[in-house]
Amino acid sequence: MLTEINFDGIIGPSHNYAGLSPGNLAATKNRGETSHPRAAALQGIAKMRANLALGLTQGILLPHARPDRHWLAALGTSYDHAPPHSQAQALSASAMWAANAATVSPAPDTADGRCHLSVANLVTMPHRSHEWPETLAQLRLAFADPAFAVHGPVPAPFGDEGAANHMRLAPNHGAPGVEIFVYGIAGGPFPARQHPDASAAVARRHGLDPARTLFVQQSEAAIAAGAFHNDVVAVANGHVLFAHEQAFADKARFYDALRRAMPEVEIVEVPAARVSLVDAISSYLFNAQLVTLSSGEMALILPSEARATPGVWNWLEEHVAGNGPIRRLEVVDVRESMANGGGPACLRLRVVADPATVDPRFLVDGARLDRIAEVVASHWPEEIPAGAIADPGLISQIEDARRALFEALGTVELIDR
Ligand code: SUG
Repeated sequence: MLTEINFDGIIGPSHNYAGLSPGNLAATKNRGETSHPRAAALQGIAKMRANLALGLTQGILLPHARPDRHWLAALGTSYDHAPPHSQAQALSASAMWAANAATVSPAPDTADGRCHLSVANLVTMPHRSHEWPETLAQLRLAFADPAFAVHGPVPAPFGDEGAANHMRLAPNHGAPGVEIFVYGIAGGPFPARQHPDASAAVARRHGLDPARTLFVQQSEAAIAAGAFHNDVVAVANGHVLFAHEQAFADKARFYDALRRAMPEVEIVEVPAARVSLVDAISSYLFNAQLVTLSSGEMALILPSEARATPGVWNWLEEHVAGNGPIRRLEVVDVRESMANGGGPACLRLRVVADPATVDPRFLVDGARLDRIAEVVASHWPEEIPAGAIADPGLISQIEDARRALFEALGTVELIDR
């Protein structure tokens, strides 16, 4: 049975605010603040528990080895000798944002009937460019079953940021769908991170049907306002596209093509007159998980910042009170991740698959989350002040914490590959 599984990145013990992503306004604003890795990881676990309570199937991806000593060695240095900016880039816990791990095309959409995953190269930001080898190792373990085809990264310089710039619409998860690849060309002062040639390469490699594959440009205004990924201004699920009015460069053409490819599509657009791009981005209204519950109803899993932004919450309450397709609002607290620009949807990678074909070490129930929470509570640093990243004691604690988690989960084979 094909089901949507949300794989959340466990927030790693090195989570800190180094402000490494220009164009990501939250990360830039919080640069130099003290982070709270333990609280951050527990917030992520609480979100997973809330998803389980909604009846959703939940998976995990694991924190990466940080600092990335292999990457520093390739740069001809080591953590102790590296300049501060390289230390910060090697230490970032950014692999937590699993929406950037890979692009996923479920089996009903592909020519060979397998679920295809392409690991994202993330080449635009130095601190993210070294995530893919470990992500690939985890994907190869989690999705080793022949039901899956796991691809390496698209070659540089074509930036690929994975599922954060990809949406899928389908009458139900197990039916053939329409896949939408959103790329950037210009972003005002900020980089466009998804190159159109990378999107095209992923679609070809996955064997998608060109008649059910759309390539859409993200609006320059959205990137310039801080929407460094499409999933900050749009999200899709089932037959519903939920998007900000200013998300796309040429929305009329996009909506026409989408309606031709999928006549039953329902487009829920939030007008700029009701919610400005600025409010949409600071509240992460669209970085919500839009999910189908077992009742068939759709729920939106939102960050608490969305409830705290009056224009956003008013729009949502009106939508739910009216006849809109989103029937239920669920609020989660992921404030530590949000402070680095990562909302509920950034933290998860959606994979439509039969859970029986996934390595069970990457699936969780309440008991496994209890075990993970115990390791986090006893090993994750309580806080990381800005100056602390040079402290060898902190670095040992971070490395020991990850090992303790991998021992608890039975994934030690991934350490010291
Ligand atoms: O790539 N933040 C991430 C946030 C990614 C959010 N993901 C999605 N929208 N899907 C980024 O900008 C900041 C980390 C730091 O500065 O240490 C960071 O990488």
